Amino acid sequence: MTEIQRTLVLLKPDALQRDLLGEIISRFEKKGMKIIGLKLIRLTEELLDEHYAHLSDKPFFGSLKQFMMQTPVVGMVLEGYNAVSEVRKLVGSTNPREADAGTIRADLSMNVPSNLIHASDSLESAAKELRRFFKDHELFSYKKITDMYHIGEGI
Ligand code: DAT
Ligand code: MG
Repeated sequence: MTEIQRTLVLLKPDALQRDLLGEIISRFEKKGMKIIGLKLIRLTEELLDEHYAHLSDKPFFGSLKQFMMQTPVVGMVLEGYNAVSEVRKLVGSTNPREADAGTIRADLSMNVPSNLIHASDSLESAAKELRRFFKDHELFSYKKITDMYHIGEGI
């Protein structure tokens, strides 16, 4: 099914430290994803316990949380056709050394947890994660000239 969706992206501390924020944001822009929310977020242990709850029994859980708190992260909400799966496709597999060439993780990173990006993995988690990191008034609806190409009926 094709539908307009919203998804949550975090640019992790390694993206900030390595000066890759612009490059990564640019890839989403070039794809045609609309940025409808964007801010720096200082993650807390409480937020990370919730966000990474599915990993709480892993041996790397503590170091993952420490890594995510090294610097602020960039939080983004992206909107577009099938945004959840399209963004995951651009991001690539969790392990950058197994990710397909051309994906952001394969092209720009080498390791976990420093794989640059978090992106929601399903429509359900996108809805939860949007609420976790953004208030309603921090999300914006607006028209762009390029809407006719990216979300128009096509020719
Ligand atoms: P993804 O970020 O692709 O959705 P995930 O939700 O399974 O992957 O894991 C969240 C993050 O945890 C991942 O981006 C990097 C880190 N991570 C995953 N597996 C790891 C491992 N074996 N060692 C260290 N960090 C790991
Ligand atoms: Mg995940």
